[in-house]
Amino acid sequence: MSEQTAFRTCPLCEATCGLEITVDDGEVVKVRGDADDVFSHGFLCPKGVSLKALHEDPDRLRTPLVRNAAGELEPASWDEAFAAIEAGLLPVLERGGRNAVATYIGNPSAHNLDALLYGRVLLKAIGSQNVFSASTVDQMPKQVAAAEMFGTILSVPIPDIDRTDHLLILGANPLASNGSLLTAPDMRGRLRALRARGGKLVVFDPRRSRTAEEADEHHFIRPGTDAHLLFGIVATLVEEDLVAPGPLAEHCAGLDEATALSAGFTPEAVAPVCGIEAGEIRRIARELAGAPRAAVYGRIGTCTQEFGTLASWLVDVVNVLTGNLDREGGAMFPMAAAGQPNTRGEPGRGRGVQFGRWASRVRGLGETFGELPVSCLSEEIETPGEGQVRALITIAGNPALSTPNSARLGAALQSLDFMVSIDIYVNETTRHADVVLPGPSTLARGHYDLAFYQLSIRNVANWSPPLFEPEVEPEWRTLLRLAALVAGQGSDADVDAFDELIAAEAVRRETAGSHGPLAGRDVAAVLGELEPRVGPERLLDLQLRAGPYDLTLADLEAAPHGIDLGPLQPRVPEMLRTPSGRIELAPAAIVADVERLRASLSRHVNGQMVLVGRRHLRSNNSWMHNLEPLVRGPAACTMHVHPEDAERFGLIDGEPARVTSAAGAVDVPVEVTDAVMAGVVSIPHGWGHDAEGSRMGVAAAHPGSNSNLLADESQVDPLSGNAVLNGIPVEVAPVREPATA
Ligand SMILES: Nc1nc2c(c(=O)[nH]1)N[C@H]1C(S)=C(S)[C@@H](COP(=O)(O)OP(=O)(O)OC[C@H]3O[C@@H](n4cnc5c(=O)[nH]c(N)nc54)[C@H](O)[C@@H]3O)O[C@H]1N2
Ligand SMILES: Nc1nc2c(c(=O)[nH]1)N[C@H]1C(S)=C(S)[C@@H](COP(=O)(O)OP(=O)(O)OC[C@H]3O[C@@H](n4cnc5c(=O)[nH]c(N)nc54)[C@H](O)[C@@H]3O)O[C@H]1N2
Ligand code: SF4
Ligand SMILES: [Mo]
Repeated sequence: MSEQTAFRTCPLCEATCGLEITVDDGEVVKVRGDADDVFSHGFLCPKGVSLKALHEDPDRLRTPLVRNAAGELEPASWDEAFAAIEAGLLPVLERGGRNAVATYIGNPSAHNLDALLYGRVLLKAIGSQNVFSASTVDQMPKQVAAAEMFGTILSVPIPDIDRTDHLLILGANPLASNGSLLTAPDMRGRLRALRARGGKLVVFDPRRSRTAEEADEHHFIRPGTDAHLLFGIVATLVEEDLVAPGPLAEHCAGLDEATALSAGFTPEAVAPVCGIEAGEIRRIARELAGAPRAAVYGRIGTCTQEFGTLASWLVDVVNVLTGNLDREGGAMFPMAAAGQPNTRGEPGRGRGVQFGRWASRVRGLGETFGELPVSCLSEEIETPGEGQVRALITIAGNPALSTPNSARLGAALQSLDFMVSIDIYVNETTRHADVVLPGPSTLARGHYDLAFYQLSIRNVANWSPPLFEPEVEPEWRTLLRLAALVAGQGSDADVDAFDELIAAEAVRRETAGSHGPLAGRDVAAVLGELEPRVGPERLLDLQLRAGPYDLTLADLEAAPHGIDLGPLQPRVPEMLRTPSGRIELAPAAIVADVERLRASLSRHVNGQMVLVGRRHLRSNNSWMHNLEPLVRGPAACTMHVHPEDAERFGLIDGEPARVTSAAGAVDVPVEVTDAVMAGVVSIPHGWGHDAEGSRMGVAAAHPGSNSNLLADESQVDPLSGNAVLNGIPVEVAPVREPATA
């Protein structure tokens, strides 16, 4: 028997489950949960099992594709593909300058060490201000709020689920999503344990989600009104003298200013806006303040909305005011083994983050963390003038389905002079590319969750070595080769020599500072210790050595089930990187935006329907619909509508409805259910796989409808530039004649 067992971390979502993969003669036989994984203890979801189907998917690309004279994407060698890129991309740079080349980085890049460590090399080589990513259709508001309050991009407080007595969830459905900005395998088990130990779970969601069904209390909340509700809670804490930050007070700036801003947001004032009774808001605030240990947690429903940054900020203001920030069972700061900005440099203070160092050319929306809002991408491609985007590089992204006003973006992509995609499929986005460069199977590369261990409910480190030889070029080599090309070094630069330079520079950075275990060390000596590793493994080994636990990659290699570094510990003030060395509770930009929220108090709803999204356990944004085991069964892409609204608009269960917004229209089957509140309809995103030129056979047989045809690219949260994907005003009606797309 040649059967072997390997242990790996699942790269598909943020939960970081351990997998036990049986392999026989180069074939994946079985995928199970790793019972000995230090974090997941055997838990896995149906997507983890589908890694076998993903690895074997015949539609997954195994060779570069280049568009031929007839306009078809056809297989090509790597040298041919890079020659085509040189011929197509360099003239755009020459004609239009650096800003003429835009980049879009998609979600799987955050789960991919190659992209995390080498994507930035490509961005630097291009030097364009037109950098876009899935972050501005996702968590950017939380990152902006966290950076303002605590000083770095990922200093996001994480609810200490395993030790809390009271968890208040807004706009998240971890039972379907498996958690986000909350790395925790088996959320159902953890939430059940919370309740079994006498704790309380409260959920605010316009839908009675699977998570809401597990809760002690579920409150329907009108989309986009979480900031109002949270201010109502703050106002109650103030009015009833329940503000009690405890020992944290001495590390806070702006506490009085933040609480004073709640004036006017009394429970009575916000109740009609949120659709939640004032008395309930007061009771919820009292219970939160009275719980021995409590945490408030908000996720995508609180981010991808009109008041995303305000809601994200208020979540942590409430955590501070109730004395729950940075204490066991509250909202705490992880300390990851590698790569975490808030463990680098001088402890306790830093430079903070500057926003708006440049602005988008057409709409003037500000940069955040070096990128521009993806809602601006279409207009930057369409609008002539200096700095017009004429070429695009996508890396593991499907903006044609995942970003607002897909119809407009689709046409804009088609109008580009040149487009390159690094991707594993020809899909709705990459079908527009002139060259598609595949990445290897996820099982054929090393994996370490550099990003998600910074957002984890426990400190954990787990390395997965590659299970197979890569069938195609590893992505880090592709990224470096592209970087060298745009840097003017030709289409076949020496990637290994480039990587040596990058490693040396990374070591120099670590040894140059006055803090950290490598500070003051000799560069050559450290480089020697990293030998013979190259590529992402070398950079990861370096980051582990520079990290807070005295670990090396060899230590992780010796621990195939992971290393448990223990529960979260209080980290204030050491983790702060604000210039003041304090938690900034009233950052100027956020304070200024409160007026916009105040103005919305008097807005009338007038029977207008609004659209929200939802996630399904067997799905993953737009890209796992080509796997038969995940898409079989009843169609997942339906519109949930409350029975009263169904009656009001003449909608019939199982029949198609037409949904129309300021941006466009889609037809989608109706599912009548009282799990969605009246006045709200819900359609999942990531569907609409009927585009001509896509090469995903299974997905095309289960196309669904693209809800982002309805999202309006002109609507963004002003502080973060994040798209408004929840609370979109729509009209709904039965379909009487076929749609004209
Ligand atoms: N209406 C609405 N829209 C939304 C959301 C919503 O809730 N509602 N959610 C938003 C959120 S949170 C996100 S994160 C975005 C996601 O937005 P995107 O990241 O743009 O979209 P994905 O669907 O994740 O597409 C991932 C792409 O990566 C490719 N891919 C997968 N694995 C690999 C790999 O290993 N290497 C490479 N090179 N490519 C790979 C896939 O083929 C696919 O093309 O969507 C957003 N859009
Ligand atoms: N199975 C599966 N898992 C995934 C993904 C997937 O597509 N499928 N995507 C992954 C990604 S990229 C991300 S970012 C995470 C997201 O993870 P989560 O944030 O947990 O995302 P959802 O499951 O969409 O839950 C969001 C909830 O917010 C509610 N909501 C909508 N608008 C509002 C509002 O205005 N206020 C409030 N309070 N609630 C609102 C929705 O009804 C929904 O139940 O999931 C990740 N995991
Ligand atoms: S929960 Fe996430 S990490 Fe765990 S098996 Fe499912 S997709 Fe993979
Ligand atoms: Mo996301």
